[in-house]
Amino acid sequence: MTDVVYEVDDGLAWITINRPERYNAFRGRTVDELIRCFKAAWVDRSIGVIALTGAGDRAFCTGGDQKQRGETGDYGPTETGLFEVETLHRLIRDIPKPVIAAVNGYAIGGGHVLHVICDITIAAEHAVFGQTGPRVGSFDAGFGSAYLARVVGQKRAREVWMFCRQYDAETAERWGLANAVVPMAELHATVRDWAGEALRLSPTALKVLKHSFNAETEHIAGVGQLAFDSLELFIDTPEAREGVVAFNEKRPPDFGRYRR
Ligand code: S0N
Repeated sequence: MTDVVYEVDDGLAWITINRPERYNAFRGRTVDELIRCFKAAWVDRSIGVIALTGAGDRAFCTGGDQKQRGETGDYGPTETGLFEVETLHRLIRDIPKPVIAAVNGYAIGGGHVLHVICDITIAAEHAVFGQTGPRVGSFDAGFGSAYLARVVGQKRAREVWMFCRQYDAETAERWGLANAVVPMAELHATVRDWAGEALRLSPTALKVLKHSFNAETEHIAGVGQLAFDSLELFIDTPEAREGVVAFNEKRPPDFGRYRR
């Protein structure tokens, strides 16, 4: 693997997105490797908890790689030819073990969606949360919006998407987006402690409980499919291109002409 590091530490699998020069943004290959890691953690009976994080202390994950998108119009080559971010979302929800997001910096765009889908979020004090899709010509109108609203409430979820602001870790904790906030130096040890607690519990009970929590929001998967269908159509439009070109030219986007 080139984009992701997989490590096992006494019942806890660490899955680390390792593209710090791109603020741990994901390309197609990154998503393929994340899927491989989650499947490895699923089948390994010695693993009881998974932690998802990013390399370094700047970013957890900043979503789709906008430089790659600017260069090739997509997220680059993949094993199957498909960009499988929806499969990754499904896997994080379905894997019958607690998944903890260890948010070590920016959790932005598709990276924010990843931490929202995880069962638990533990954030470093300097972590920053937010969505940027409407600024860069993309959206996650499935779990990224509808499930977010279940987590933080409708008004706050609409604020997150309709203004593309950034939120500090204290706000994320107050909103129920983060379970705990700790100094960066304590992030790994805190996740280790939480994992240790879960590892002492009945794996079957945890599995059934996780899936019972999922059941209540499972219909969002269907909405998500429609949303990704729409995104496929949107992504090649001049309006969406303006978002990605503006990001890469380091200027604000000009969407004025697309208002109707
Ligand atoms: C994170 C931000 C706010 C940090 O700002 P700051 O601190 O000012 O740093 P920068 O100088 O901006 O960044 C540092 C370096 O890192 C690079 N970089 C940062 N983010 C990305 C990125 N996402 N892709 C590629 N490179 C990134 C910067 O370019 C910079 O490098 P240098 O120094 O070389 O210029 C700020 O960086 C920010 O806003 N980043 C962009 C966040 C963003 O818009 N992400 C994408 C949001 N959309 C998605 O994630 C949707 C993708 C998706 O899920 C999807 C799913 C299914 C089907 C399709 C899609 C799809 O969208 O197509």
